[in-house]
Amino acid sequence: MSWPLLNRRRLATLIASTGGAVLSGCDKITDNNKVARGVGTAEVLTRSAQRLILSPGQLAPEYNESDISKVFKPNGTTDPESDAYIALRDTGFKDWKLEVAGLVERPLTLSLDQLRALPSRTQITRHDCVEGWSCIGKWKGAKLGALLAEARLKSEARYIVFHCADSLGDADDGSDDYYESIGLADAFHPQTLLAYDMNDAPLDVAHGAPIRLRVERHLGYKQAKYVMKVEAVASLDRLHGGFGGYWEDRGYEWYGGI
Ligand SMILES: Nc1nc2c(c(=O)[nH]1)N[C@H]1C(S)=C(S)[C@@H](COP(=O)(O)O)O[C@H]1N2
Ligand SMILES: [Mo]
Repeated sequence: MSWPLLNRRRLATLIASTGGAVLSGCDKITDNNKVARGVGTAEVLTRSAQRLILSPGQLAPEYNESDISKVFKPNGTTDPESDAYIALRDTGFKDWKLEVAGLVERPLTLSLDQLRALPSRTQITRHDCVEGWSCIGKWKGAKLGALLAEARLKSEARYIVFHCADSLGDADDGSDDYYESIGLADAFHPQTLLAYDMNDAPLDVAHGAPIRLRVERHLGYKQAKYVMKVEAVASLDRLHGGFGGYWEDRGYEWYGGI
């Protein structure tokens, strides 16, 4: 079954914005649907909305090896053009370092080997792009929660921002640079990874080498590729356009839940 993402998301937002009072109503809809099996749409809608509100720790569906897409469509930037990135790419990312900064007690600078030494997770998940395609891939990466535990978030931290190496326009003032952000519940979610392997091989350039975010209960644009810096912040207001992401600054919804 496939349901229009926007409708699901709009309903979820609507229910979320009306608060807890409506939740008992949702349960009723679900119960009704168990009886009237034909009306599957509302049940899926309800489940999706409830997941957003009630179960911040719920896992996104995981798949089998046999489900992995033969071709995982690369999208957006597929080869960053900055001189700095090209230099790192051409030397196999041996000099690449991830910066962990902002509202943390212990700012970190990690090599790929150090990142690989952190607690990791492997998962086979489905990536859904708003353009209307999906692909299933296998990801292995450092758990973002483990990284943040090392860096020790300050109590004022509310969001984790991912600064990327690529830019989607010609601006030379950084205003076209790709970036993304998530809240703390998603940052510490067990499936949230800084992925360095895809389908059992080091992540390739088209899909975000050397690392990309996997935040599995969210749409494709949240899955930031070419992550260079992780920053803990109290507010998104002063970053780029102020909406928390490259596409969010251009009108997309910040949460981007599936
Ligand atoms: N840095 C960066 N991350 C990005 C993008 C991008 O252009 N630059 N595109 C986003 C979009 S819209 C999608 S659908 C996915 C595509 O990931 P893929 O190339 O692995 O399919 O990456 C997301 N992350
Ligand atoms: Mo996308």
